[in-house]
Amino acid sequence: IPRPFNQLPGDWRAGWLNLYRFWQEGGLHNLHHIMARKFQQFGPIYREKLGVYESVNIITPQDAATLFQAEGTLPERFSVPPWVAYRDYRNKPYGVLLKTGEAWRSDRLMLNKEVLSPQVVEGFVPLLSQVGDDFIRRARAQVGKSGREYWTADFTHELFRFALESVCHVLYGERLGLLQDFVDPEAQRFIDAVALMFHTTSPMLYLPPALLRHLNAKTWRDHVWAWDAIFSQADKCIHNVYRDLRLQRKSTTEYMGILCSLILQDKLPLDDIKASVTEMMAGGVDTTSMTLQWAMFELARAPAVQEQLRAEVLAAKREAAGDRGKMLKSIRLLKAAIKETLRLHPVAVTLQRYTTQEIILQDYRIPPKTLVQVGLYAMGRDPEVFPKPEQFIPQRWLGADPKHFKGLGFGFGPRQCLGRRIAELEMQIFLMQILENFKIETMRAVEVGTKFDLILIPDKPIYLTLRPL
Ligand code: HEM
Ligand code: 2DC
Repeated sequence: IPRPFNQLPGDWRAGWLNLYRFWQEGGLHNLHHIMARKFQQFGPIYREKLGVYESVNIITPQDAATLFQAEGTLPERFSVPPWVAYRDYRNKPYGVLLKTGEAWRSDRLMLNKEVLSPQVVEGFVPLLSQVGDDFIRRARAQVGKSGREYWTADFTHELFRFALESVCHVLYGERLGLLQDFVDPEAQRFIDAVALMFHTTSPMLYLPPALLRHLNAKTWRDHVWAWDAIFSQADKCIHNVYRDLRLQRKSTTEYMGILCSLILQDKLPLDDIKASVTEMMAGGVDTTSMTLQWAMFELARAPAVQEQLRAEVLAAKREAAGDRGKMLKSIRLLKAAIKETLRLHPVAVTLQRYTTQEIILQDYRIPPKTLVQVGLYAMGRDPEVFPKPEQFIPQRWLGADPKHFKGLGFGFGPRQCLGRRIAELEMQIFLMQILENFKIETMRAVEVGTKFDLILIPDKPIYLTLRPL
């Protein structure tokens, strides 16, 4: 007979004390390390309470499968309290990120058609390739300017701009020009605001929304400032597209972007469209850029893997006569390299679901309405799940052994990442273009760790060198 919930291991009785210890240990930036340690201490399942939030934490792919297979048609994850608090405070509508129940589902189904469906996604290829081409052009210009044969830099800000330019091109069908020498200060402000929004979320992560709003702490004020900047900039972009559409300034022959399609479909109220488009614009900056930075770092440290990928890309290019859409069908190893990057460097430290029925995990009964978290970071580095976890081996995703519930970087099921296809395409195309043009190098000696800043990011600047082939 399965064991009762109350017997779960873990020090879950002292919520506020736990949160306090967390602060003391600098746990804010070490959430992922603390989780990994708890799995070592308690085994593959433990119960925890932080502030007012209780959760059950799991690490094995089998348990993740049990959780997701019982998630039903209206899955819910942990809704980040400061994000909810901001919207309630400013009376802003929720997009799919924070909606629940049927309201979430109907928006999400409409959005899926315009953002995730294979037919539509195919149309993103030329838009994203253009942005990538500009990045390559810019990189070559930087090499020229440097007076050397290469370009060495911390690429964080370059990649933020690349990512925002990319997501805006598919959302709005328009270029912002962020890869030129002159960068629009408003766009730069948006980028800074998204980073600040993430950064100010983590210290408030486990405090209840009602408390936050009444707290006049600097973190909360900065958080509000950041979201205000995000919403007002997104609003301007959305308004411009809307105006061009009304004045029939948009050419209807070519693809006009996700926002236009949603408006023309006329199946979602404009406010709901705006809310989700704003989320996508903000969600499209730090996520793909950080993953690309990690991917280039890993490729720089594994030159043999880099050469294999380059050979694959160049062969694909010859075969497809340069057609990017066709090339995407024959770059298995590059796709595996992106999975491998997200294994070691996931954006999300955990995936979470509220159970809707009783499930059994590690032979414990988990009641309905329990918050269960899959420790994605810990799973990716668990030698039981991935042999030699510290090594970057894209090939491990192509072998014969089962990958069941192991590649969960974008989440799972109907509530998985809405931007998944955009993100994947953007990263595949970018890496193809880089590999065709440059050798990626780094100083081998520098060890870079991971820091939790709501999303997981490098704990120190990564310096990379691009050397024209
Ligand atoms: C949700 C990861 C890029 C928009 C999520 C979730 C994860 C994730 C793990 C939660 C999924 C779940 O609970 O099952 C990533 C990674 C990215 C990325 C690893 C890039 C490397 C993007 C981009 C966008 C985006 C580019 C916007 C275009 C969203 C939205 C949600 C979400 C709106 C909430 C969806 C919903 O609740 O229905 N993402 N993401 N993400 N992501 Fe992403
Ligand atoms: C953070 O304990 C740690 O994709 C918490 O593009 C649990 C948690 C809940 C939801 C996760 C969040 C963590 C990390 C950031 C995620 C978010 C869901 C979506 C969001 C993973 C793991 C992200 C980055 C979205 C953000 C869109 C936003 C800017 C509008």
